[in-house]
Amino acid sequence: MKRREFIQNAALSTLAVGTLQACNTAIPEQTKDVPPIPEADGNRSPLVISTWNHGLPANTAAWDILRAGGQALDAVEAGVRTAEANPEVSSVGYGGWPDREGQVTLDACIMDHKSNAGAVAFLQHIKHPISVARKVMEETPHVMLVGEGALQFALDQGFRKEELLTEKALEAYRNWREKSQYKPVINIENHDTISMLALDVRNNIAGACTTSGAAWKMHGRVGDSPLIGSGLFLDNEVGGAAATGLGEAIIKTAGSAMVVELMRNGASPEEACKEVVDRIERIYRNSPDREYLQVGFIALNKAGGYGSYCLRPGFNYAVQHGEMESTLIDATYKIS
Ligand code: SD4
Repeated sequence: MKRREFIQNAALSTLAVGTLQACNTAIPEQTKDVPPIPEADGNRSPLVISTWNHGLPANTAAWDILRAGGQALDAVEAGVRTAEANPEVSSVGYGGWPDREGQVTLDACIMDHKSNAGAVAFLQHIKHPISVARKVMEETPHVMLVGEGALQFALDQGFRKEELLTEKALEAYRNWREKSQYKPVINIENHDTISMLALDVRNNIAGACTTSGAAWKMHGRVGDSPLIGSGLFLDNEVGGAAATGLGEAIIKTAGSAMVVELMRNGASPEEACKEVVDRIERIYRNSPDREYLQVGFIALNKAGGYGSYCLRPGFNYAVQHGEMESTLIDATYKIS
């Protein structure tokens, strides 16, 4: 669908909202202060970008919302839920590989264009941590809930307790147990954390990030993915960034927040991602952990510019916008 058609669709959606407002005062909170849709101005909204090849179906789900003039926040939540629900994705949600105790523990965060944010970490038994994160954002005075408290909150909100460890993941765990060596595998089966950034027709940005974290991690370990500023960050005046890879390295550099700040200071999305990957590479240059270090960032700016950069080959990301069908792109990398 061409950009002109999006604008038309979006205009129709706005009309629909306007009609709703006229005849029904009980409209959802989110639609009350929707700014007017900008004229075609050369930017690329709507646009969605997400990590790894599971980003392709995730983008499709997000796109359905974006092209109808929906909000970036709804799009990113719906998008990453596809990876959370897919048992073949071994590092997100249902089917995610467990920790070294054999337990699946999940981390997720979400952020909207007003800098509202919600997160859960070390959450067990709930298939869609991203939706719990959104509930934390919208229904509590807090940003993050963890562990037992996050689970209790999810159950109170009506989420269902489920077994997330699939037969396949259990088999992988049993194989790992034979040696029990903890060594993160770079680019696990080309599936990893899903991070997604979207720009809607109102030129608002939202982001989401969800993962089962590093396989065979210590019980209780939390990575970058649920941490606003590390796994995900956005500033609606500038752009957004999100991460995948070794969470410890991303946390140490406040990775995603740093990418956004570099864009604020004039860097393109790819330049900003590269600068943070360079910093991480310097930090780990003499570390034994360098051998299994992989990090990658995706970023987009307000004009719909996007880019990515990673440390080693293997990381790819999916992009979709008005002039491009959903496409998988290999990220530029630093070292072969
Ligand atoms: C983490 N960045 O927990 C996430 C997930 C990941 O290899 O990339 N694991 O560190």
